[in-house]
Amino acid sequence: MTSMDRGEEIPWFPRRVSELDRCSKCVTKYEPTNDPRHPGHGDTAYIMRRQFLNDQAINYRHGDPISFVEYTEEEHATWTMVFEKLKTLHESHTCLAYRQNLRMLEEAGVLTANRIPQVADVNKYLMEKTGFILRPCSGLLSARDFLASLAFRVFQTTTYLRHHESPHHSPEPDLIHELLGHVPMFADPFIAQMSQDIGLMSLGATNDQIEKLATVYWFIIEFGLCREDGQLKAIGAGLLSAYGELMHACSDVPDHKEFDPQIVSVQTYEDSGYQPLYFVAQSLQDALVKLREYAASMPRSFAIIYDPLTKSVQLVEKD
Ligand code: HBI
Ligand code: FE
Repeated sequence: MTSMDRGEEIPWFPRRVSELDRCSKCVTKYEPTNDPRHPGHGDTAYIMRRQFLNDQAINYRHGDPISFVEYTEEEHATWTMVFEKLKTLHESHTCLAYRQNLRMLEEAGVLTANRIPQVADVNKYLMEKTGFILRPCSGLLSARDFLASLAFRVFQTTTYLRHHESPHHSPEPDLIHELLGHVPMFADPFIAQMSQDIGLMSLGATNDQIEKLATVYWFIIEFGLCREDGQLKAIGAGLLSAYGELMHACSDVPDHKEFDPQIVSVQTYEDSGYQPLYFVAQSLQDALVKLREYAASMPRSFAIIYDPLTKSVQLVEKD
């Protein structure tokens, strides 16, 4: 008997990478147009610039070449300021995988402090490393849509920048966070695999499972730490791209617990200030092993098989 026969509805999910065109629903949170907490609130020029970039992203379809974005001198200046300041913490506060991959990206001329990189160039680089690609999106997506894209090694990326008056903090994802936080980590095979595994688990999942997976993603891919030579180091993109929280996370102010996806999946989190609690992995490899154990324990009436050659998935009903 299949799950269909039992009358269980499996929510729609993309079966091939091109169907991610249907996974770009944004949720509204911290919009500069109507939220006084947003640093760009009331700045018409910023709001229009952001709208222009978001419109371009909304019209993007799988397979389109990624259009060249002419960033303004003000935007380049914001990028440079953030990059230079974060650099001062790289040796002491970031994991080895981040430092190595960032150095390689710099040496390849893909991520440099003086100019904002083009997403097309980043894709060319990542494609050769782990096969991950970025596709433009217009803001915060629903967790279901966002996680589904990871199943196909696609990362939905914003293209606008944070407001220039608040360069070291952004209440939402922006291009600086995506490029300085996520891109060097997606060049790492363990982070790439963990992200894809979370994505594959999310396909056809229940709302409750999506919430758990989004929470695991949050605490490892966005705010995860690991220990190297007895010292706390950042692996999460939300820390790697935020000077203040990077220092806070590695200090003894917040709580630190060992990374265990079962516990992590039901932990509540902070999305408007520093986290009071971080999870610490023994290593990236160990985090992947634990994540896979967790995946195997998730109840599901079907299995998903991913074919990397066609970038498509097959659903296999269990009886
Ligand atoms: N959307 N564009 C974008 N970027 C994110 O990092 C993101 C998202 N939607 C949901 C989300 N993150 C969180 O729910 C994760 O924990 C999955
Ligand atoms: Fe992020």
